[in-house]
Amino acid sequence: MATEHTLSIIKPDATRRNLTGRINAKFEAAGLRIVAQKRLRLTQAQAEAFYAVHRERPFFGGLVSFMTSGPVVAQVLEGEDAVAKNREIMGATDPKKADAGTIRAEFAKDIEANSVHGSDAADTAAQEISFFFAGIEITG
Ligand code: IDP
Ligand code: MG
Repeated sequence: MATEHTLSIIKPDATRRNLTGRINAKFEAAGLRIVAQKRLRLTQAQAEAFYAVHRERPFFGGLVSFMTSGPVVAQVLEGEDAVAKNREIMGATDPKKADAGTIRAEFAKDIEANSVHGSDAADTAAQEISFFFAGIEITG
C-alpha cells in the first residue's frame, strides 16, 4: 500500500469546544502524520466552493452557514492508505451511526456539526488539498 495524503478539516463545532488537540492526538495515535496545518475562517464563497458537490442537497445552505460560523483547522494528513484510514478514524457522517472510539462518536454534536471533514477518495483528496495549501506548505 502506498503513502497517501488526504485533506482533513476540524470543523467549527470542534474548534469552538477547544478540541483541536484531542482530535489531532487521534490522527497521530493511528499513525497519520500532520504534514500541513492552518487555522482560518472560511468565507461564504469559499465554503460554497469547497462543498459545491453538495449544492443541490437540502442541507447545503445549513452546511455553508455552519462551516462559516467559526474558525476551522485545515490539515494535510500523510500515511499508508491515508484516505481510507482517516475515514475510519472519523467514523460515519451521522455520529449516532459512528463506531465507538471514532472522532465523530466521541465529539460530534449531530449529523451536520460532526467535528471533522475528510476526503473520500484519492482524486478528491488531491483537489481538496490544493484548495487550501500550496505545495511549498506541505513538509513530509
Ligand atoms: P462526510 O463528511 O462523511 O463525507 P458528506 O455526505 O460528504 O459526509 O456530507 C458533507 C457534510 O455535510 C457532512 O459532513 C455534514 O457536515 C453535512 N451533512 C451531510 N448529510 C447531512 C444531513 O442529512 N443533514 C445535515 N447536514 C448533513
Ligand atoms: Mg464527503
